[in-house]
Amino acid sequence: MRIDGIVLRELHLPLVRPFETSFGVTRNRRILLAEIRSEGLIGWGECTAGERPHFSGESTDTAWQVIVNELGPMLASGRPEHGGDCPRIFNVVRGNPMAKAALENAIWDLEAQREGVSLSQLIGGVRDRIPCGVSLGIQKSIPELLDIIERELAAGYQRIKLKCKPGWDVEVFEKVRNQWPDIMLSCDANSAYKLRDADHLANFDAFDLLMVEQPLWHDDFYYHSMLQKRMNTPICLDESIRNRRDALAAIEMESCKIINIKLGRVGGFSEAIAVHNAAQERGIPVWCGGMLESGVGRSHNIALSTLENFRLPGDVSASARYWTEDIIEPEVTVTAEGEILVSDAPGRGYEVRTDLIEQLTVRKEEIRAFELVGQN
Ligand code: OSB
Ligand code: MG
Repeated sequence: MRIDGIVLRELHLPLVRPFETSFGVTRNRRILLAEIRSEGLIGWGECTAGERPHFSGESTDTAWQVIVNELGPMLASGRPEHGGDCPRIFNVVRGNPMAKAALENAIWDLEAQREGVSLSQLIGGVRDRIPCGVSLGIQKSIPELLDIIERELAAGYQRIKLKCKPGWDVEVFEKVRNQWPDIMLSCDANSAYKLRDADHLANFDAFDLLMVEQPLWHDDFYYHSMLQKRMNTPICLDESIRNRRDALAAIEMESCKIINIKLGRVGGFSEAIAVHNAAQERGIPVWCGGMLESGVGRSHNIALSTLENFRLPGDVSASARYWTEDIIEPEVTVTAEGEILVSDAPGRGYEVRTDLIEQLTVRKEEIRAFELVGQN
């Protein structure tokens, strides 16, 4: 396909409520959107990098720089025919998966539109609805958390994930389990613990958690495998899994029993599908993580979640949990059964609200194709 133009935008979107993890609090999102024009069609991608390089080494600013100076020009001269061509085109740039994913996912969107199929159909999805869970940030107090859980369960969500850290863990799990002995409950430490906390972490086993997500270092498999031998609760890896090889290593080493797949963290649909397949072939279930996405990234997450081995509820939930107004139409909603119904319209299945996007844009860079190609 001919790339006629790439427009990069930064939007400022305040979250409905602050989101606190073991590495910090997010109040306002700086959303980076890539709009790719090709032969009369427009594809959209979202860069899921954080405002600061705390979840991974990327941030909104590093991704902006890499897309404008490196990836954008490469894509325009690389003439991709399929989303699956992007990893090869971007190959000489090391790392920067979230920057790459923003462009690659927009190409997958374009490819789906060109073929007249939904993104889910294009990637071989098998579900017309996906099961949803929620990820709940660290709160000021346990009673406040219990109120939020009550509300999310009433809304239908099938699984509650609690962000945790030393000082916000077993006591919290105990209170939650006392009130709801049977709900699907999990936790996510975002690397808040050390191996010397293994005895403490083994106490998590008392609460029948579906999993504990990324308890140890963000770049580790070895110590997670040591830890998994010392606790029954399945370990799920998020930050550590950057690609298919990582997934194979982690599974081989028994560092985890479950894998969280995030499109941005692994660099886009190609690698996400590769991780999914590697896990499926080895009997390891996966689920779709979230990065507080706007509707654009959320629509990609929904399509990804329709693959067969996405066997557990993901962190993909309703637009209204994050934004007073989302930038897509319709907004993402969840049924009383805690499911998102997957659109079968061509591409992402949701319209973008271009007027609202323009209004929220604080930075924009538009580069025409001949300039992009000229740079290479
Ligand atoms: O570890 O899953 C994570 C948000 C930002 C950074 C890391 C994570 C998260 C979430 C939020 O858990 C999931 C969501 O989008 O609701
Ligand atoms: Mg996580």
